[in-house]
Amino acid sequence: MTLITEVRLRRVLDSRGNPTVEAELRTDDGGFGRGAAPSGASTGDHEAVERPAGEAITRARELAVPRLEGQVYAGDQRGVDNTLRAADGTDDFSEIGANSAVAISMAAAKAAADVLGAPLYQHLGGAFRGREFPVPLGNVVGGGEHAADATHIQEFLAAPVGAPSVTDAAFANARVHGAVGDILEERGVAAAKGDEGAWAPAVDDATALEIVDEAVDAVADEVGFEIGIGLDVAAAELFDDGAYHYGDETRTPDEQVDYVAELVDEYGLVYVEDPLDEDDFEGFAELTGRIGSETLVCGDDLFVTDADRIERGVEAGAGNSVLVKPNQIGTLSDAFDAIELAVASGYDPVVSHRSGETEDTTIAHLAVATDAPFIKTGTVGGERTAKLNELIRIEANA
Ligand code: 2PG
Ligand code: MG
Repeated sequence: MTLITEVRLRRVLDSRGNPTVEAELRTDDGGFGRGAAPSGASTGDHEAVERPAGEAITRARELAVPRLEGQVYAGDQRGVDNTLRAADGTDDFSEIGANSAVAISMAAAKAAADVLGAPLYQHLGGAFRGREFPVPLGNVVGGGEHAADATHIQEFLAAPVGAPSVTDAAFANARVHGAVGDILEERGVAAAKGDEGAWAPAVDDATALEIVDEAVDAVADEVGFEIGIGLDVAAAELFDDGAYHYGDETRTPDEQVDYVAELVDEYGLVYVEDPLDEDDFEGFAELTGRIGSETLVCGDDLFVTDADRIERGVEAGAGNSVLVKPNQIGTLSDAFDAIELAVASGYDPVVSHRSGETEDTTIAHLAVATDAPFIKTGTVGGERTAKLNELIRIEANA
């Protein structure tokens, strides 16, 4: 049952129009699964390695596919993922590419769920999980590496923490996105959209926060539940030569801690991701000491979904939340383990999309399967709504 009989790999388009790896996997009992790798723009230095799609496919066909076909069961997710690691032979998937690895890993999970006739989240979570739904964090304004000539802070997120359901939350985020568009228009600020569908106006970070605050307040009044604000500073992208560079303005690491703490105070931020450089465990710890009781301090480039780095962070008291991106570590098993470790350590996991995405909905199922409290997956745009609509469907059918 679920013996893998065929793994096919091909290049497909991601949301930026770049080639990415898609895997299709079949089993001896008629199971079929398809997975496609996302791709980051503000990638962490310590992430698993994404190879150009064509190269990743060639290497995976040579090294991994022969070890899977006829030998491993799709229902044995750890068996699949261990085989991918053994076939690759490196610590960071630099041989077959984390993009090939994660596409195959997700395709296997879906093929196994297909054989069971169960939704993916039920297969991944087993009988006792999948009762809680994550709060979707929705990027409504953004800049950084995701849009030229926009804000320095990468993401301004709506965080509908008071929403009674994931469906209400997803629609509230879309309304905040719409309200931001209206405010920009009223102010006469032209704005295109960045890679994740967020507005990308040429305004400074303070103005962006003010606009998002206004939009969030208006929508919270309409919908009647609390909507907070979050940020992904993506500070590693601003950090150079020992300081944080916001255009002409520069902040020392100490000033950066003060700055973020002040923003949390002023706007009651409920979530701050990557407020400091990706190797600054001490800075994260200091900031967490100051604001960690009132807000989530999440490590993305800091932890890169890697158990060793999460353990190091826990020991240091760095952050209180872990961003989880399966392609950052290369397999679903590793992503699952990162979530388990985060929860066991008292850290909130936040399952996340990448700036380059496809229609793949695996992260929606992973978040539900693990009872993750949050998911970050954008607000509008087909590759973003693919995940949100999947959450809405799961909620409707649960
Ligand atoms: C991030 C992500 C997703 P990227 O920094 O959290 O929003 O961006 O995929 O470019 O790393
Ligand atoms: Mg991030």
